[in-house]
Amino acid sequence: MKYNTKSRVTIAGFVVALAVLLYSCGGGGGGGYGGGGAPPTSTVQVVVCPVGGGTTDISIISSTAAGFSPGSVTVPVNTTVKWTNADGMLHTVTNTTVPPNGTFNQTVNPGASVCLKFTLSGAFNYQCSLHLVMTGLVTVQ
Ligand SMILES: [Cu+2]
Repeated sequence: MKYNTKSRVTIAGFVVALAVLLYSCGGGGGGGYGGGGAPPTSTVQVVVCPVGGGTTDISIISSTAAGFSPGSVTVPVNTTVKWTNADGMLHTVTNTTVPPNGTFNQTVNPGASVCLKFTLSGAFNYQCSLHLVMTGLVTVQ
């Protein structure tokens, strides 16, 4: 009997805590990182591809070793690199070896583009996770 009473109190407390949590989260709306927290620390950020250029462009051309064209690019810090899938099948742009906090894994449908902004220097190897012979390198200086 004592045990039952105690656990009921605990559950009630949990429900109240949950309700408070839900209430405080519900009001915020929009984006943000909750309570003015730290901005994202990733050195690679997925961005909307800018209209009218300003990007370093890479074509995804096949599921063979040719894969990405050009296969290797060297760009300054804060460059946005744009991959466009010029092939008829789905591919990905997926990191293999990168500096800390630089992970990325983007799916690119046929005819579509994805853009990544590189905000710190480093050597970013990547591949298509569906066709492992497809490899590329972005060097950021
Ligand atoms: Cu692929």
